[in-house]
Amino acid sequence: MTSKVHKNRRRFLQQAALGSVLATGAMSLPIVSRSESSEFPDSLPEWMREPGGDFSNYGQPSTHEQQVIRWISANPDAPGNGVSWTPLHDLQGTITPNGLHYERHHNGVPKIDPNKHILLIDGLVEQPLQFSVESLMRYPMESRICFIECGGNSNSGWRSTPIQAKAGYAHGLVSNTEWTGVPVKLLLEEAGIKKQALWVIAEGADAAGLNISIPLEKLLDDALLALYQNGERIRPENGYPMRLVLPGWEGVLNVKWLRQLRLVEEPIMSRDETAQYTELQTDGSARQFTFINEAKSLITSPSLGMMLPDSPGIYQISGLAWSGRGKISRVEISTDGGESWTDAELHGPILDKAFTRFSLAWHWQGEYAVLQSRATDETGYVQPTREALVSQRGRYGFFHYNAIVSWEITEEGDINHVYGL
Ligand SMILES: Nc1nc2c(c(=O)[nH]1)N[C@H]1C(S)=C(S)[C@@H](COP(=O)(O)O)O[C@H]1N2
Ligand SMILES: [Mo]
Repeated sequence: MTSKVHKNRRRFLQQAALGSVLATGAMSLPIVSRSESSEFPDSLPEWMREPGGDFSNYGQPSTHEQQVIRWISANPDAPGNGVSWTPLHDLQGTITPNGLHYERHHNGVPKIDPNKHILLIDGLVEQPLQFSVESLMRYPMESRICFIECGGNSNSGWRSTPIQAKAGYAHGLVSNTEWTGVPVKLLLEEAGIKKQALWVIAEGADAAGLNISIPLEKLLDDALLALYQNGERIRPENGYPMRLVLPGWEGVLNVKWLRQLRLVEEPIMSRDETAQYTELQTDGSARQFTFINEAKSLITSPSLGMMLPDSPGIYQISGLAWSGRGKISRVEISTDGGESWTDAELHGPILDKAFTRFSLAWHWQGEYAVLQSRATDETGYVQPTREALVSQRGRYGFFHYNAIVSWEITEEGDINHVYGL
């Protein structure tokens, strides 16, 4: 192992030099193997010999892309309870297509009639108010691109052996969307906030009647009552006709199918802030109200389930970074399991509490390698190694797993999930 590390370190310096050559475009090597002929292999492909197909009322991906799907992991003993994972490894850019947004349901997807759905704001307010969907459509709206991540995302990382799942199917309980809707602040202020109000109990209109306590301060800061998802009305699975969006705060607080906001003095101590989304610490106390998703990153390509066909060859290492505390300021990449690091290019626009795409050209010589990415956000927080996270949080860790992910590249070009070198 040691000799491999040293070999990697030497290679790393060569790669860094090559990386800068690639960035200027003045490259001497072909990026991938390709044909150098001036003739098409087939002068007139079959799809050019007859008129094309029909129009459609609502578009679907190409039939050649049918493997790009969410992976569903449902609980057979509790119908409607489960998750589906965004296939991050199959996507590029930063926006998650609506049909691939991850899902987490506690009791299925309610079939809500938007003409009958009501949002009630009550509790410690001057005047309780009810809003129909139609009335909300007349309020001023704002758009905001941000991620939503389940507090349980990546929690297989706490297991003692690394699971061999594709990147999105282990880390894809996170998606990034342009949400459009009414600032919650506007509606709360219209109802009139009483001085004693410090918390808000949000409740959903699903059979689970999911309810959760949110500090009033967050709702007055940047919370949206979202009605639109990437330009179209929110999908049923993601909260139709309306949901809360709390940028940077863990998934469960982003209540879907929102029906009530009750202003109160103290948190309600509901199931999802006591029995769930809390965790035992090494000192015997429990963490509660861990609202913020800390900085995290993940190499989506190359990643498990892919192969490196050419050796030697140039590969674009690419992935996603995000932080619930603000903007991503830096992503570093290691190809030698964390021995040495080089800065990746961050693709703009770099938005607050949103996915940032990063990439780095890598000239693979066919050696054993361990690829890692490490994110730093604008507060200076650096994504931890798995070792550091596990020693800090202890063996009862279950939520908020944000450690560095390692992909092992074998000399044959196969990719496995490992826990560091
Ligand atoms: N009403 C309601 N809201 C909910 C949930 C739910 O089951 N019911 N699940 C929560 C959890 S745990 C998460 S992670 C997110 C998932 O949102 P999504 O399904 O749109 O990705 O919604 C949250 N809001
Ligand atoms: Mo969640």
